[in-house]
Amino acid sequence: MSDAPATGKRTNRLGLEVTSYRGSKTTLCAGCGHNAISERVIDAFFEMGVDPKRVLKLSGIGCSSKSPAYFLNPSHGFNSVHGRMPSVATGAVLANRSMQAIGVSGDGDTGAIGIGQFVHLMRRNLPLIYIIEDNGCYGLTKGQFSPTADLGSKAKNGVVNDLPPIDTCALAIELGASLVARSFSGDKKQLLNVLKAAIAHRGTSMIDVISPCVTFNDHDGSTKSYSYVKDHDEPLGEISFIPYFEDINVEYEAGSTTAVKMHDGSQLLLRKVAEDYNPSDKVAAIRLLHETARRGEFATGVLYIEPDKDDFVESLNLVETPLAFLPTERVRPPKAVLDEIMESLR
Ligand SMILES: Cc1ncc(C[n+]2csc(CCOP(=O)(O)OP(=O)(O)O)c2C)c(N)n1
Ligand code: SF4
Ligand SMILES: [Mg+2]
Repeated sequence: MSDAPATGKRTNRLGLEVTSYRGSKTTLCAGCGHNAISERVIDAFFEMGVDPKRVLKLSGIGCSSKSPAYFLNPSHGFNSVHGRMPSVATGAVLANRSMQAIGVSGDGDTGAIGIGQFVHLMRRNLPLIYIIEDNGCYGLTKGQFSPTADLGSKAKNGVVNDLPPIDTCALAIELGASLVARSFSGDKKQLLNVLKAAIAHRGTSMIDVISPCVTFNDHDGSTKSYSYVKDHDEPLGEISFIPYFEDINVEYEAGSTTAVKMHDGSQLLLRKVAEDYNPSDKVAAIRLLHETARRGEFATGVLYIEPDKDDFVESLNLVETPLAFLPTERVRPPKAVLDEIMESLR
C-alpha cells in the first residue's frame, strides 16, 4: 500500500485506488447489513491488490444477490436464477481457472431453493469465495422465515418459527469446504480479515455472515437483529491476516496464537481468547457449533481450515491452459469422429 504523491490518494500494489473496487450506488435499504458486507469486499480486494478485471462475481436472487452490483464494477458478473449460482459458478471456474471467483447468496437462496446445489458445491471444494448474507428471512419477498431462522424466533408480524434451523457452517464443514467461517456484518475488522484469508485460500471458502435485515428482521424476538447478535456473538479470538507480499516477521505471543500458512505464503493468525481452539480439527469445529447454538450464541471467526486440500480443478486434472482459451480444434471433436461414433451406435 502506498500514497501516490500526484493525487495524495492511497494506492495498492497494482497502483490502483479504492475507486477501482467500488460498484454502483446501492438500492438496498439504508442500514441493511448487506451494504456493510459490500464495503468489506471492496476493502479486502483493494488491500489484497487483486486485479478487479480478473474477478468473476456470481449470485442468485434476493436482496443479498443484488450486492455484487455494488462492488467491483470492472469485474465480470452473472446474476443467475434463484438458488442456481453454484452450477453457474462451477461452469465459469472450470472454463477459466485463472479468474478469482466470488459468489454472493442469501440464506433463502442457499438454504431453501438452492440447498441441493449448495451441498454439491461444498463437497467439490471448487475454488470460490461463497458468501451467505444471512438475515434469517427472505428480505426481497417481504420477510418470510428462511431455513436459517432459529427455532422460536419471532417474525415482525408476531408469528413464531416452529422449525429448527439449518446451520450452513456445520453443513459446509461436514461436506468438505476447506475454509469455513462465520462473521457479523457489524464486525468490520473480523470480516475484513476473514475475506482476506478467503482471497488467499485455494478451494471453497464458505463464509456465513450474519447480516440483519433492518426492514423485516431487526425487532425484539428476532435472533438475527443487530442487538441480539451483538449480545450473543462469541468470537473465537482475534483474527489477523498478513498477505505474502507484506513483511511476515511480526511478533506474536507463542502459545496464544495459531499461525495458519496459506498456500500462497500468506499467514492467518488466530489469537485465541478463551478456548484452546484448533481450526484444523473438523470434529472440534462441529462440536463448537452445536455447543454455542445450544446456548443461543454464534461462534464467529474461522471455524475450520484445511489450506492444502485439493480443489475441484486439481481433482479433475484439467489441462494447464484454461478451457476458455483452448482453440476449437482441441475442445470439439471433428465431424469425422462424431460420424464414426454415430455409426457405431447404429
Ligand atoms: C424460482 C423462484 N422462486 C421464488 C422466487 C421469489 N424469491 C425471490 S428472492 C426470494 C428469497 C430471498 O431470500 P434470501 O436469499 O434470503 O435473500 P435476502 O433477500 O434475504 O437477502 C424468493 C423466495 C424467485 N425469484 N424465483
Ligand atoms: S428488505 Fe431487508 S434484506 Fe432487503 S435491502 Fe431491505 S434491509 Fe436489506
Ligand atoms: Mg435472507
